[in-house]
Amino acid sequence: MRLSTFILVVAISTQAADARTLDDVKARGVLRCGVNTGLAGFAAPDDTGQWRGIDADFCRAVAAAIFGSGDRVKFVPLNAKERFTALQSGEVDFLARNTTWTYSRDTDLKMDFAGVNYYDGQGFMVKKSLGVKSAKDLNGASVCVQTGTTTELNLADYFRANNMELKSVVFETNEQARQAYDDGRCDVYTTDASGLAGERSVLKNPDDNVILPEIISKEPLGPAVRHGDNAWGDIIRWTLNVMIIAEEFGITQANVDDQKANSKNPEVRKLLGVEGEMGKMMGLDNAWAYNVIKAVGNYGESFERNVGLKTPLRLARGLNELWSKGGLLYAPPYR
Ligand SMILES: N[C@@H](CCC(=O)N[C@@H](CS)C(=O)NCC(=O)O)C(=O)O
Repeated sequence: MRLSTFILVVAISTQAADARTLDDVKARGVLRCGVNTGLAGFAAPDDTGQWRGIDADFCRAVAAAIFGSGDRVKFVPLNAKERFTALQSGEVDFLARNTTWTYSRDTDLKMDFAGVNYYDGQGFMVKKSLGVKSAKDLNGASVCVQTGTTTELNLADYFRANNMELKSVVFETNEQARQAYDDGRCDVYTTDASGLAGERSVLKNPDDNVILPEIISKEPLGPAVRHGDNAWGDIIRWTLNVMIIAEEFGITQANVDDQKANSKNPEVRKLLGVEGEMGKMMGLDNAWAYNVIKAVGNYGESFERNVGLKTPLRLARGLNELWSKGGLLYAPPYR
């Protein structure tokens, strides 16, 4: 065998070896989804032990795409530092864990981001009693922060760029960082703004704390898979797209059966598996997208249920609104 042929054969067989995630998941009968250890609105167990949040919903959506049931998920809680090794080692099939899409994670850490399920940015929370009104007034402040995050890196950059002295107090887990802040060991607590909203709601006295106006970074949070299995990445990417497309078409968990039975719109009929062989193209049932919507609803429903204005997080749609309503959510066509 010529060397070039040998290299090609090795390359193809390595790819084949990697490109098995869907088969593995189907054979196992359960999806292993890497989630937060407990972040309100994103992924956290409720009083009955059920995982709740937009990331937890997304795990269920992918399970429904594959198995037709959103229940076939094993939630694997991971802290910030553990998450990348857990993905690379195959302990989880993908991450749905408020993870920021960055250049170095995409390239050096060999992850593929399947899209963005929450456009976020980093903010600061301080005790009201400090009387601080702006992040620019934080010179010399002590800041509780979690290691293994973009948060830690942005924090150092922001203080340096503004010639401010930083005393960062670094923790392995978020629980520790929040607790330390709540116990008064730091003046400031910093994380993604959505996380601040969730964390503030569980402090001893939420109203004694204010979130400062500055957003110091871009944190596009999204589901991520390992390099090397494009077919698997497609399933994750299109599950997210389907949730967005369903919202564009006004298809909800409550009306999906009616739409399936009565819609005359060709794209909706394809989406819900009434026409065409769309699911087969990804090795799934033709009703896969119907199953996703039936299990968790459209993107907007998941947003409102978990982080929206009627939840303790009280977040407005903002950037996470559909493109047609002034936001950034835009899914390619389902055809
Ligand atoms: N989006 C940032 C931060 C993500 C992150 O891990 N944030 C912390 C603070 S809210 C967290 O979720 N910690 C929970 C944990 O590690 O269990 C990143 O991807 O690095």
